[in-house]
Amino acid sequence: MVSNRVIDFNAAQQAGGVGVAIYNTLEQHSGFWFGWDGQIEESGSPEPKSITVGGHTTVTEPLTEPDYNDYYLGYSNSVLWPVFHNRLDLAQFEAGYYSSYVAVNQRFARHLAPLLQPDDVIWVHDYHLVPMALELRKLGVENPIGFFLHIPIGPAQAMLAIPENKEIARALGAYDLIGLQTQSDVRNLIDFLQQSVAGRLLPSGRIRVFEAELDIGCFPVGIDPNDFAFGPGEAEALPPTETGDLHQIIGIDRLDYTKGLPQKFRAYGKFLEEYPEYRRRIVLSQFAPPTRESVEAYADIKAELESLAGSINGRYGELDWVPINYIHRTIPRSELRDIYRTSRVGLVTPLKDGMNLVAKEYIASQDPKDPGVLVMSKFAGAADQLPDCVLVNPYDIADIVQGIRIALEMPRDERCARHEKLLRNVRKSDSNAWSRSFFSELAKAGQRRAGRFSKSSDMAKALERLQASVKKNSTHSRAAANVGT
Ligand code: GDG
Repeated sequence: MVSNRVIDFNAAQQAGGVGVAIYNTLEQHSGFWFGWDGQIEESGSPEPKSITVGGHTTVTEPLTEPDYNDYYLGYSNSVLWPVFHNRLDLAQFEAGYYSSYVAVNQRFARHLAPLLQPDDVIWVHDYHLVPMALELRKLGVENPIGFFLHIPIGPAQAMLAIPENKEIARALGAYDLIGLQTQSDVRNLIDFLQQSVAGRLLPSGRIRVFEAELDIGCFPVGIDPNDFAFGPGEAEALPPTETGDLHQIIGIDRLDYTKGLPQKFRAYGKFLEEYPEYRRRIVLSQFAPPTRESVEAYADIKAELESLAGSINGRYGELDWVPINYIHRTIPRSELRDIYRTSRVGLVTPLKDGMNLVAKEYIASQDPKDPGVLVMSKFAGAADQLPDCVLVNPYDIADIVQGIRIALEMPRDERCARHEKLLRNVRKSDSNAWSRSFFSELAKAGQRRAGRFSKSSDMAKALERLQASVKKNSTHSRAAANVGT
């Protein structure tokens, strides 16, 4: 597994969907996790270090301060993140960002290549690392390499505005398999490759980019619902957080401009204005842990939210009732389940989101006999899989207002019926199904690409073993054997 940021298995878990998804996969498969340790050094040449904790091996290295500014905050989060979310207005195309982006990918590839065994299958995650496969191939790495994009792909017109769009498209062509969250992302990627580098869709369904051929597929990311389900007697032990008629509406989102937080706050304020009978009977608790605070657009959204929460609380609050609890901190993961369970409404309103794991976690935490209601943006990737929630258009404040009302007024029978269907979908498409289907397709894609490997080669044997292990859903851990700790 290769991703920009590696979770510290020793520390309380950080907020963020990519880390959660990879962590769950490594619980099920053997392997090690390579990437940035979250530390920043003033300068120097970072070296990787390997740590094994409880059977999990991570190989991580710091970023230098210039890397952090130009590769991470710059190209990754001020160019690719906004453009992929179709927010060209927030993109900052600055000289120097792209060369740093490629240089960090080159360094990661240089440090990863010597750790690889002939039978390793490499799974690269997310937009920070698009050039990884190309850089590994330049170093002679022949292993199958897959890429999963956790965020959406913008329409081709937005993607073509990236000055280096041809380089990005060519780099994507170096993978054997690219996985995306939804069918609409698949269409956008194909469209982009066709328009940027004259990619050709082949009768086999594969796509040719220059001399390379790759597979593109839809693999909606899931959670491990068992992390959130309540065992017998556990729920009864929960402290009562809802007293009498006071219902909690919960929001948990990284403080990001894609998550539609100002729209959520405005809609909640409007709801209190239009339905005064709900004042003192509901509270919106919004957890919004900080991320990427040095990017200007993130500082702007923080200030906007503080002002909105302040004005709603100032306008409607009473001595004994605060309408919005706004908490700008990361909470321990162990507390999430109880918070979801004690909330009558889950309110998720991204303007655009690859998937949205919070929505799935909310569903998995509910009491099936008296479940809460999920109100979710139709622009979250999860909307494709969860049509039985209350879907809203986050750009239309009146629509969110009605979503909140419908959720609060929904009779128990309907809540139960909807929840049953939603939970079935969350369970069917869990984190295990996600990684299994990706690995299985990657093994097939690797086999097609590796027509040149003889049947007896390490690679051919490794791919056969991978297929078999995916079928068996192997849980054994290879731990440190690969990385020479
Ligand atoms: C990206 C894509 C895609 C949140 N606050 C806290 C906390 N979290 C956890 C949640 C959840 C995860 O972080 C957030 O996942 P999301 O999917 O909602 O969003 P992103 O971070 O933007 O993730 C997204 C995802 O990748 C996976 O592919 O779904 O579309 O943008 O697990 O519970 N965890 C803790 N404290 C918090 O305060 N411990």
